[in-house]
Amino acid sequence: MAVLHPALAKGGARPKSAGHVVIGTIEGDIHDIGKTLVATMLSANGFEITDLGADVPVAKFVDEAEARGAGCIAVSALLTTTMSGQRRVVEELKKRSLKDKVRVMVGGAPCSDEWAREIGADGYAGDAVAAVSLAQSLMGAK
Ligand code: B12
Repeated sequence: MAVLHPALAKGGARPKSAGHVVIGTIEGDIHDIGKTLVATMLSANGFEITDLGADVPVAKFVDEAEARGAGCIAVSALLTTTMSGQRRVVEELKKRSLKDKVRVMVGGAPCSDEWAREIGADGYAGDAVAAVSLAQSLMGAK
């Protein structure tokens, strides 16, 4: 992705920032290939990205979003045993009264629209291209 990113970024005139997204793979989960693809595609489409990497504690997502004034948290989970962490991110935002300010999008193989609705996330996307459209609609960039 380090090689591809500069080429993707040459895609033409885009707004300075479509919004700030904090992204990572949830704690207990080291799968990061899909998360990194999503981060790269968001970045190539004008989003500012803070990529926290993999195995990221629930509170860290919210701490970083709060500190950076991010409009969206994107949480990846590839394991059925770790996807419950996505729910805890939503709960942590509610606990800190940030749920109305920060959108949450979820993704990864075991996730679905239904899962996103069940945990109170704002949306689910099945691949990196769909993640860009979702982020644009959640953050009013389109
Ligand atoms: C590669 C891989 C690994 C690599 C990960 C390397 C890395 N740096 O990521 C390694 C070998 C390390 C690994 C380890 C393990 N793995 Co693994 N792994 C996979 C595999 C084969 C592919 C995942 C992948 O990278 N796909 C390619 C990317 C591009 O696709 P993606 O991740 O789905 O991402 C796309 C979308 O989902 C979406 N997306 C992803 N994240 C997000 C986030 C947001 C916000 C949005 C909107 C969208 C989005 O967009 C992406 C781009 O299109 C899957 C099988 C599979 N077919 O998914 C198993 C799989 C996920 N692994 C599995 C398991 C069990 C493990 C281990 C527990 C094995 C073990 N016993 O040690 C460990 C995990 C340890 C841990 N604590 O995390 C199981 C999970 C089963 C389950 N029901 O939970 C799977 C499904 C394999 C299987 N069939 O059993 N694994």
